[in-house]
Amino acid sequence: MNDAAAGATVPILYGSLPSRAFRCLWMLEELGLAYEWVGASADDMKSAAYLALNPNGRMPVLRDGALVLWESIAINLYLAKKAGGPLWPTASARQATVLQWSFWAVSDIEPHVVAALADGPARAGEHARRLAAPLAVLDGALARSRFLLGPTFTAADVNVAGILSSVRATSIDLAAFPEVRRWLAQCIGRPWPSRFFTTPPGAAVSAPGMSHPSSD
Ligand SMILES: N[C@@H](CCC(=O)N[C@@H](CS)C(=O)NCC(=O)O)C(=O)O
Repeated sequence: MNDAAAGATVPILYGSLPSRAFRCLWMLEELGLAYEWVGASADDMKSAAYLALNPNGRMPVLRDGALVLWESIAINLYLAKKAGGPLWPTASARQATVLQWSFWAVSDIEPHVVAALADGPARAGEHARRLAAPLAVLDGALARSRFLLGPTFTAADVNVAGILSSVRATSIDLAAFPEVRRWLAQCIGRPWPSRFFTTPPGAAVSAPGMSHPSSD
């Protein structure tokens, strides 16, 4: 692993693009932060140097000065709060809503998307059925506003879309959730993620997914 950390003055993100590091790279880009990216491989993650950063042996990891942080959504919330600006609301009630959607996506969306990626098309129907209830909740919220917190794109959208976007690499169809489709297209159509999503929803794509799915 190329450890560029010594003496670094900008945050360093470790992790490959087709992994949960994708959502952190997306956040860094949306926030306009200067950063370094170390595209750690699966082998790198088992090295002593990497395990010293993340004893779970997983990606991503963020290093920011003395802080070493793992868990992709914790990384994103830290970065959004640190950078401030339009992605991180100032009112504590709205910050709490960012947390609500972020934790909800980890608990209610991600396990089904990860399972669908791991199991392949044969079991897509089963995972689609499990996703139906949370997607209906998301669809209802998005029927009332353009983005999750209202008219403007926030960290909540990066986190939820960053998790849900991998569904495009599965056979799960979002047709029953038109507001989710509309919102997801807007989110991944933003300048940075749009570089990685070029095919219509539902098509077989090499979208950034999670190359080493784990069910946590
Ligand atoms: N909850 C963690 C999950 C991290 C995770 O499972 N990362 C995968 C890549 S997407 C990984 O490193 N897997 C390797 C392994 O489990 O050995 C997060 O969101 O950061």
